[in-house]
Amino acid sequence: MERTFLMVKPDGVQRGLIGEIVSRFEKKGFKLVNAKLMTVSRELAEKHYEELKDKPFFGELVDFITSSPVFAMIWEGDNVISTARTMMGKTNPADAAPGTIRADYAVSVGMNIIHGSDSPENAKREIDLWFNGETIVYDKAISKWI
Ligand code: 3AN
Repeated sequence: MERTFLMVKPDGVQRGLIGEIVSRFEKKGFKLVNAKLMTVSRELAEKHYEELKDKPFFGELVDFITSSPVFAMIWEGDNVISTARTMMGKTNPADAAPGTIRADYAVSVGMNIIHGSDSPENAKREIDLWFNGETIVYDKAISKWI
């Protein structure tokens, strides 16, 4: 079973969109297997975005993600990594397809509401980085419902 790391960024948390975003993934049929509201240290933010460290917006990105709480999550399900990316929409909300999270709730590329792992390698790296790889185990009976 595939897993991915998703995060409601500070803009999404402050705008009261945690519930809406969690609801979309729940209704799709994915399973939430860990979650926490947390503030992010600069060290964690820099590790998380290390692939972007040479980009001109790297400092701004780290400032933003450490500015106020985020809601970090691990989701599980068939093809959850790529399906979650499709549900999020393109990085620039102006290019995101209607009905996607970024198209529906964001206008700026810097403040685009949600992060989602973009590959199996990054999903594993991010789940380890943010949750030490820990997921919640559900009773088997629950899985009949989703
Ligand atoms: P995604 O979040 O869609 O995987 P990445 O990994 O290219 O996109 O970028 C990570 C984050 O960096 C984005 N979510 C966005 O907040 C920020 N970002 C990307 N491109 C820009 C840009 N041109 N200017 C400012 N911030 C950007």
